[in-house]
Amino acid sequence: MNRKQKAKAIEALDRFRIELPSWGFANTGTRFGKFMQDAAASTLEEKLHDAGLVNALTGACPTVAVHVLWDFDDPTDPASAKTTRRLARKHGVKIGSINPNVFQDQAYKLGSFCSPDASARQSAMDHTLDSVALGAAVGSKSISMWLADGTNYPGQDNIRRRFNDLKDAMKQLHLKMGRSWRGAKLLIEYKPFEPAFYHTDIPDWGASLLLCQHAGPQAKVLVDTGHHLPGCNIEQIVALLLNEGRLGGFHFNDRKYADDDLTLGSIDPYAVFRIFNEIAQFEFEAKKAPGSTPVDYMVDQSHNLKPKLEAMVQTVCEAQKLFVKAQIVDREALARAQAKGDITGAEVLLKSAFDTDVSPALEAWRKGQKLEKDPLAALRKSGVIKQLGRERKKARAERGEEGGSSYA
Ligand code: PSV
Ligand code: MN
Ligand code: MN
Repeated sequence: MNRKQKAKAIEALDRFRIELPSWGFANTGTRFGKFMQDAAASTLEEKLHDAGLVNALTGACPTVAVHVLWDFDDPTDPASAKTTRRLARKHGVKIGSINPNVFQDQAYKLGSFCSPDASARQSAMDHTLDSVALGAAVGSKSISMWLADGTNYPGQDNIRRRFNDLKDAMKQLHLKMGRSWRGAKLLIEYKPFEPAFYHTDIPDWGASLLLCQHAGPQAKVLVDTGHHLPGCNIEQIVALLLNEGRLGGFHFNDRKYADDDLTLGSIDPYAVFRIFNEIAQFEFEAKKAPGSTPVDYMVDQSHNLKPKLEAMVQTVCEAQKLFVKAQIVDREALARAQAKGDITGAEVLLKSAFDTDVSPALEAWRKGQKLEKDPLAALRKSGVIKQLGRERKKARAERGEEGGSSYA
């Protein structure tokens, strides 16, 4: 990379932040089984500790998304917000996006906000409003709504009735958030399949966008990269949402077949580059001050086999690398090529940025931040995963919890 590219890359790294998910540090599995890791985090404090460690190694992830039901014993307890803030501070991080859980309770068998049962819809709203109060109290800036709502068979329920109830609920939520949690974003995630098998109530970005437009200006679409049918052009979705001012953020992960939650860039790094490229292109055209694009980058991965800390550090480093590659595309030359209809020339400009070895910039930036040159290698060499495994195995045994087989 040349000097100009290196300077641009370092400036980009200064402003690149990516949020970690608390659930990415816990033992998770597939519906066929769970393979326990001794070093996996069980409590919120352990999850915040691990996120703090990843942040200390990479310098790029100061916030942690939380899942209300999985992380808090009683989210309505005002004391818990204080404790959470303090714990996060202790580990050098802050609480990021709040994820209500309106999919596990038995009440939600037929859906949450879309259920034909008014009391289930009310439970979903009550829990979400408790999550809003928690979010405001812990100093979070957004709430992420993902619903498992849908039906398994044609004719099971009225698709339009369900969506209309959901529209009303999101509007009401937006209104209430405006009163009690000023400036916070209402992020609405979509997913075409799973757990519902016939129809999902928010299947795609179009449905999310409709909900956001109906709800109000603080409602934005959340793009989870694993939530698309094969072959979908995600970067085009990103470009159009940016155009409408409705791109709220990402849940990053990679996939081969479905919502696989694999490490970012492990299957198709060029696809991630193309997403960052659309954002960089938008920033370039909008002539926005660097960093002003209000897009939240978050990781949504759960590693059932890979050691969780390794996977997270690997993900953050990969995200930094691909973000930087998209930043060094020669945008003036690209505009000239596009205006001339020079298809090959334009494509080569993207490919050459993607092929550029950006490690000199990453290393220089890490040196400037007093970080290790290679965070993943440093983590693997440190023995910390083994040590956490020993400590946590013992602590679990003392609490009388399931120990689990070991990786580390
Ligand atoms: C659902 O597949 C999802 O992507 C949502 O974002 C949930 O909050 C998360 O996964 C839970 O793992
Ligand atoms: Mn997600
Ligand atoms: Mn998912």
